[in-house]
Amino acid sequence: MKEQIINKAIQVLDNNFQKGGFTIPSKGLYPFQWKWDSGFIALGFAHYDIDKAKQEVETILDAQWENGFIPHIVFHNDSDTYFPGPEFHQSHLHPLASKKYRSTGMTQPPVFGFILERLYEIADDKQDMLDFINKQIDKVYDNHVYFYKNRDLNQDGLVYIYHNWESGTDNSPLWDDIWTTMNPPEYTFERRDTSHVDASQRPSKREYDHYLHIIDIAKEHNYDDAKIAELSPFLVLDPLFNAILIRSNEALINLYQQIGGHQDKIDFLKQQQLKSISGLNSKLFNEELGAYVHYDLRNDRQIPYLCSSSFAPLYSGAPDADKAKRLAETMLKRFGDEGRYLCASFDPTHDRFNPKKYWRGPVWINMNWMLYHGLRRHGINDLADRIKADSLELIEKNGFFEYFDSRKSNPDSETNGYGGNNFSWSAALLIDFLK
Ligand code: 2M8
Repeated sequence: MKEQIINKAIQVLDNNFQKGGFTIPSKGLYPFQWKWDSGFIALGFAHYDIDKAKQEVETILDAQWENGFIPHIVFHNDSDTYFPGPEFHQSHLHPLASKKYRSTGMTQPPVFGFILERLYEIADDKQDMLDFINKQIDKVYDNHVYFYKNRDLNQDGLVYIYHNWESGTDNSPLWDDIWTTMNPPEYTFERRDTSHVDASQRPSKREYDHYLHIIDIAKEHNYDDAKIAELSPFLVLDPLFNAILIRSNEALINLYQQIGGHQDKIDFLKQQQLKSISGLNSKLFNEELGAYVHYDLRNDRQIPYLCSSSFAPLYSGAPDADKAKRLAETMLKRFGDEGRYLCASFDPTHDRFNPKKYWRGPVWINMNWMLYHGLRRHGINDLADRIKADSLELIEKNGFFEYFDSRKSNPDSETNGYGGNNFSWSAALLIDFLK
């Protein structure tokens, strides 16, 4: 049984692997290389084809800009099955953009610190992997320096995102209140995602108008960070993004210590780490809700909703034992009734929850993977094991879907699997869960 499902996962990954040495998240729907997908995908490969794992990391890091920025999509190839593509994003507008690859001018969560660390744990030939890490690690470090230098607006260790696509949790209800502060033009364009996936499971046309408009504002200023910070209507501190940065700082420190030398980099990371942890706990923890929340910098207020990102700091080690316990209690109380799989991407008790619509409610395997490791880190093993078991059951029963309905008995559909099928990170992380 275990071998069978692992073999299926391997098939999914191998079919999505492309000649250029990178892996698409899902055929048709996502035909390029995405930043955080690529990290999770590398972990799946590492268990059975270490060369592909290395290539995956190399190809994404090769698209780094001269200022350390790593884009969220790298357009290695042409494809007309996705919108918006390279012609819309126009990364060349930024003077320090990669000359080699076209990309977007926005980023995604900085997963590569902990990805390199996990690759080291998985690899049989530790010296060979350490040599590989030694060649790549400065790029990841430079990416962290980029964030602290350009995106830590208040010098409190918390870095902002300027677009909902940077969060990875694209159409979350978290952003609804921000959309009401904007009035973007009605764009004319042909949606491609809804030709692959039922429209009821994707963002609305009006939501896309908002997404495109923020990019247009950034483009008007050649993707200049300072201008974006001044003008973007979307400017948010995300507990998921910052928790991942903190977890990756920690991994980089460990790896540099393992490699030897690099004291200046270790010192910088340690210093930032303290600030980031304290910023996260003081600015993003919401006592009333008992979890971390997002912060809208443009309107200077917390965004007081619970979602799976609210628990992501568990993975970073930022919460102390008391806070970790609180987080687990909140998760159980609001997301964990017996009739549900963990962990819905948005608060199932809230009226904005939608069990089928993308990041407005469904369960995502990459979030579950981080929550599993976060809960384990704090010794909250029962809940961790439930998350892992739920993830495996969802995939075994439904297939390698992009996201899943959290309701165990689902009145709306025969399957709990939605979005793209043969989805790479669902396959990769199943392998990592089972090996
Ligand atoms: C989804 O996002 C892209 C835009 O980046 C899209 O909807 O077109 C998100 O789930 C994101 O987190 C993910 O990285 C990407 C590719 O899987 O798809």
